[in-house]
Amino acid sequence: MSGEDSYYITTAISYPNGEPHMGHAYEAIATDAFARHKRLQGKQVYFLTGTDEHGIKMVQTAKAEGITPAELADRNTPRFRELVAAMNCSHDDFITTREERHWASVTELWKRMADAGDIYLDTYAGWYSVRDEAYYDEDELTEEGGQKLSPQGTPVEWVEEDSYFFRLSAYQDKLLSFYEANPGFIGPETRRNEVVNFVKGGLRDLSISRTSFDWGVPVPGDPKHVMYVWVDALTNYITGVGFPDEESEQFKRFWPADVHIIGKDIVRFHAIYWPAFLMSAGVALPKKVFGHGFVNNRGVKMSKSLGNVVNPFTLAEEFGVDQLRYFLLREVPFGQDGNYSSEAITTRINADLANDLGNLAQRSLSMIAKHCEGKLPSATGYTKEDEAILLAADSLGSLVDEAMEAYAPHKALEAIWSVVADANRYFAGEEPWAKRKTDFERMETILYVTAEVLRQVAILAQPVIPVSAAKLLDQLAVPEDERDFEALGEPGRLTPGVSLPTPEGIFPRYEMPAQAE
Ligand code: ME8
Repeated sequence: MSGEDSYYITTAISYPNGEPHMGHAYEAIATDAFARHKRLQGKQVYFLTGTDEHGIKMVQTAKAEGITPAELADRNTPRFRELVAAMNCSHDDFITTREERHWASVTELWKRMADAGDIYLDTYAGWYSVRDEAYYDEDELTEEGGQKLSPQGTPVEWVEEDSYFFRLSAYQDKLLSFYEANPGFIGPETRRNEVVNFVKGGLRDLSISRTSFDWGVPVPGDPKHVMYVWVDALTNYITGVGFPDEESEQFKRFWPADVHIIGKDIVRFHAIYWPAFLMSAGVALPKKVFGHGFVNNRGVKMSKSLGNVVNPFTLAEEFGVDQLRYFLLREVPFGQDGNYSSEAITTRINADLANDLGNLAQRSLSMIAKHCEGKLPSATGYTKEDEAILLAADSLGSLVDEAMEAYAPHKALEAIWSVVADANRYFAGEEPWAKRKTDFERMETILYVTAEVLRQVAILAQPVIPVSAAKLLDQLAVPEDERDFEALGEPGRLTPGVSLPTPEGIFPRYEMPAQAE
């Protein structure tokens, strides 16, 4: 079992059959925020991301472009590496399913499922969606202009092939008991209900090999079959921590994973197939699968044909990486769908970051620079207003932990920014600039208290806006080793008398260029 002090978190592995898009950026950013949060809590975190290089989608895109699937993967996987770097993700590993370690892992998983009697050879005939890489039941389909469509709206075609099958039907009751015994396994609640209802409706055995192409991991003992891409892809999560070496330090420490962060469209694969494969192979099950929502453009799904796809690299360059991270995690209730628009991100940047947090920091720190010889002043006796705002800041840590524990980064940020708003009211109400002339000590106390609130806000905001939070902590002269959550509240109080660097603006206002929409 993985240890109490360790935490293993993963994103889905993306198909590198095209350029990375906003959905990929969103998932990476959210996962990164959870990973950073756990590290600041003092956990030993392992954060895995990567690409899913096999499967028919890769084969077909490559064909359309007149290149091999390997060339397509060689071209695009580096773009996904660039994406996670550009989003400032703190992943510990980036896996691709062509790696040798992964082949060894997935081959072993297959053998174990076969040894358990769960794999047999038969013929498969059914409605298959190339886009979803999944077969669908007749009664799940709709029809439009003579074309049958999957529940996702993708075209399906009738396919017949020799195929190995996984005895998924044998896992229906086991899965239902597992969901019941582990009510937190699938999040959010709506996704859990969908999965439970689907499984209650009965499970058919699953076709898990293909003979129509050879791009994939060969089936052990029958190499004219390649493994179904989802058997291959899901296994990345155990490969990433050393499987099949279950005695390795890494595997013992990190498996089972604490959470797989994925999009809502692939919850079924993660919450039904994956636990069934693992049960069959005798490997422990992950603790949680969380399906986030989709990021749309002003309520419309982003798609190349609509020409409304926003490029995450361009956005990060235009608005700033922290700004994009903040916007996505603050604006979209995690688990629900959300929208991108240039107006919405501009408003968030200017209202929350530049005005509320940025101005408060700038105003208080420049007063310290100007009137306190750049040294953090001391507090002399707290009023009830001082005590109230300090208490609000001191209480934030547990609110943020609770929200992050509930996979609600938007609520964590809401709580933090509500204290920022309180601090602004406090600062405006206490009028330190007026006190400078009438009661200098009082001014010093107000500035100290404000700085102390800023310190805790910055510490807690690090998972979402790591670079800006670090700048703010630098300006408050908070030592590097006093920036984790242990330093929250009383234990990390700022030390009066410490010299602060010259304050600089942290969050510039965003001015929309005139020609922008
Ligand atoms: O599904 N908004 O890869 P993928 C938010 N290889 N998230 C989105 C999104 C959007 N508009 N579009 C996609 C795959 N995603 C498989 C996963 S895991 C063992 C194999 C999410 O490149 C999507 O839900 O199509 C998924 O979690 C991730 O991006 C990668 O999608």
